[in-house]
Amino acid sequence: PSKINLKDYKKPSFDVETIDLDIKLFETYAQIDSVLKMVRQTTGDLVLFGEDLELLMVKMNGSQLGTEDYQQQAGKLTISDAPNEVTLEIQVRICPQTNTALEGFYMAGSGDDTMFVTQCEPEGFRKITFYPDRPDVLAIFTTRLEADKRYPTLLANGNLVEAGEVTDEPNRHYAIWHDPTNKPSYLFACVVADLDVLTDSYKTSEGRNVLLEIYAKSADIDKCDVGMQALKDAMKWDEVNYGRAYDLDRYMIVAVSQFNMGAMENKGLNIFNTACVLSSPETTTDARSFSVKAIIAHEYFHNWTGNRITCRDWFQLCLKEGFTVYRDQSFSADQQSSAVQRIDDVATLRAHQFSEDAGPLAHPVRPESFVEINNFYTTTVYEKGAEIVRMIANTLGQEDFRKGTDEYFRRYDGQAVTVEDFLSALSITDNKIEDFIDWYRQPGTPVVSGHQNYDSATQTLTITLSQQTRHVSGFDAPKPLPIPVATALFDKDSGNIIAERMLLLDQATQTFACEDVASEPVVSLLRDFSAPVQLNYDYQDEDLAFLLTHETNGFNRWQVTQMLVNRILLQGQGSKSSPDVYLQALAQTLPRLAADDAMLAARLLDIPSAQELASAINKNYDPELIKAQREALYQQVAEALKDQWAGLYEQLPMQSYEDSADARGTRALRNVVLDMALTANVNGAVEWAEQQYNNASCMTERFGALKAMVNHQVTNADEYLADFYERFQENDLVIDLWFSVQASADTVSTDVIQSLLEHQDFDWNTPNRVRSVISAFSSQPTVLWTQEGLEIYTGVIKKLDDANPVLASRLLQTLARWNTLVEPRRQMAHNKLLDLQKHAASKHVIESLESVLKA
Ligand code: B3K
Ligand code: ZN
Repeated sequence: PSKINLKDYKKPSFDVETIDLDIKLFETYAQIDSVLKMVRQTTGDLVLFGEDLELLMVKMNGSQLGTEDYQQQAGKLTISDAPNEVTLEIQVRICPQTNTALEGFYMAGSGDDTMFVTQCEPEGFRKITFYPDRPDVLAIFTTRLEADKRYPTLLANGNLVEAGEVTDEPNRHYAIWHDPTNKPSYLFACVVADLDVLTDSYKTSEGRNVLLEIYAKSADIDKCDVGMQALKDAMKWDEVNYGRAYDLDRYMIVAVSQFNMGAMENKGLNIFNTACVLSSPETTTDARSFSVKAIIAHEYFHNWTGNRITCRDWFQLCLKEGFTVYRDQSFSADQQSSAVQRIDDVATLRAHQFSEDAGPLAHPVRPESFVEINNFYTTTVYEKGAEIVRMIANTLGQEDFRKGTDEYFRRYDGQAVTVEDFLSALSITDNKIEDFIDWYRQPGTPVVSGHQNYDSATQTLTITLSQQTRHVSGFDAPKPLPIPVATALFDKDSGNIIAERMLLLDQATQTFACEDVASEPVVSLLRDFSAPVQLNYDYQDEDLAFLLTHETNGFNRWQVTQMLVNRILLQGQGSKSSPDVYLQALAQTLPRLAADDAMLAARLLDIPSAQELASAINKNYDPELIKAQREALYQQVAEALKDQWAGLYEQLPMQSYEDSADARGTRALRNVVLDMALTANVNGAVEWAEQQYNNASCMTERFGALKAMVNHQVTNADEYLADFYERFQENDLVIDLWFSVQASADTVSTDVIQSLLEHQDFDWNTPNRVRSVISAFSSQPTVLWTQEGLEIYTGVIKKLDDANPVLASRLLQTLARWNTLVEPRRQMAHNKLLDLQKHAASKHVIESLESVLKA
């Protein structure tokens, strides 16, 4: 497979003004007729992309073309010497019924229960028809859909123009949709299905009345209210915070059970994984429900950041994703405690993005080359991309950031642009912002190290900071980046803040002097995680314990507990801290915090996941050792606070369900306390779990109890698992939970995984179900990195390689850090990957494997 390079970007030779699509769906295939009005922009061939298409006919300006009039090879149809104005008429046949890749136009569901949907981003439109399928070609789409009446729902982007019966075919009907906005083909969507709809409306700040619709199977329509409310909240939020209103008369969301990722922002017609739109208290955990709202907001925000202003090419993916993730994180921070939001975002970043950046898949936020762009929908592009926007926003301050984003929307509305364009608009009040471009170009997580010096004679505190980024092979030697380090000085006696400063570290090493400091303070650095870096500051454990008590910001308190925990757990890696300081600090903090902010209290008891800990280990990583250390520390915490659990659990009684930040905090903390109590063998804890399960008012309570019982292997755990299955067997999303609680259990074995894969409800064609077993199980490194574990895991990749390469390649990326393992695991993993390479078929998997193996 060939590499595509950013530096080779060329403008398209032709623009498309309009495309008229006619999609006729039949029992075993679909026929697509399209009319493209194209106008030459520059010299060069007229190039259309097409994959898995049966070409029936192509006409140019009225005359039919023969095979001698064009070349067709490697997914391209090329017409040389085309005139300056071209009307192309193309007829193709495709087979959505057998499309298991879930890209292009495909059938979801099975038997009597089927529907047809599209997924075009990034390059799925070329599986529907021949087209200049690239994001810098914008056109006006008109879509006619025709199908059997057993599919009453016919949807496409934009406004409904006409609908009716097909002449002489009493069983068939059609609908015509017109989208008045210019858009790239990756934002095209259509749906042919039998769905119910929840409707609502929203009046925009510009006075437009917008019809809002969420389409779902009739059994799921009662789970759409949370999403609908989130949509209205997001619409309002974007008006208030960015001055952006919605621009069409209709906004549709469609829920589909087979989908490769979370959701897709197609213009006016979002398509969502059911897991990311459906929510009800009885079937959805709080965490899931909260992410439903965030994803609805994310896709909505794309209407401006992605759709109206889109990417010039796929290297610029972070332009829309980084900014939109930053926007959805800010939205979510307004819906709960902003500290907890930041904790969750940073924990995800550290566990997944830091580990990506530390391994063989490391790439810049804006990659410079790819074989398969689907492989680059990564946490680096999304989450690190969002961190860069956050650093810029914090550097500018709220007012100037808003001026910059206003300028961005004013200048580039309706265009396909680059990261440089984005930075140039944001820098209208401060041209230093353009220096952030290096963050987009340079892979690797910077490590910031530092120490302080206090001179009592001059009352001066000097903070010395330096930065270092590993040299990732294939890239230029790393340069110093602009790193904003939010800093506060705390007076040791009073515990109060005496100064706050934003230090900008933009050289290899720098010293920052703070004057008029009466006595040596404790310095709190990188507050609110002001930059996506690793911090090594020469703190004493006591300093961290001090900050845990005195930091004013909840995020920073969490951050110091994490530093303490890391010091304890990574002892083998050269650190040597005793848990005492940490345990004492926790014992002091917890009771008060539990009453004030239960959600934050729950997070303070976090012990970093095995993956996050592993991301900091580059050699001889021993999964057993890390697991044993994690468990030992967890046990110590549980025992050190053993006397508190019963009291806390009582303080957090189950109440009738409410979806407020407080109620969610109570439920989260109760689940943590329950697990701690079971860990410490507190008298009666098993009964608490059983009662919580039986009397649960919502899924968070019921599933929290089930999970604790499964993880602690309480005697009746199997009965509760059976009860859970019985209660919810009609609901696929809950059955996903049933699979995942078993597959991710601390005690899981490869036998259990094998039997889950053989269960009657396991389904290879539903990515949610595959992930509920396979991704869940990969969270247990002691089982994953064994002969049998890898056999199963790579077996799944082999199986999916051909059927669904996007999913297969994504699962493979989880194995990237094999090279850090202790022997003999490392060699074993290497052999398994080499074996996989012999079978690899898709360019997705081939590219990922090649990167993973170059470790
Ligand atoms: N833009 C889509 C992701 C498409 C992924 C294609 N493999 C969802 C999102 O980020 O909003
Ligand atoms: Zn997105």
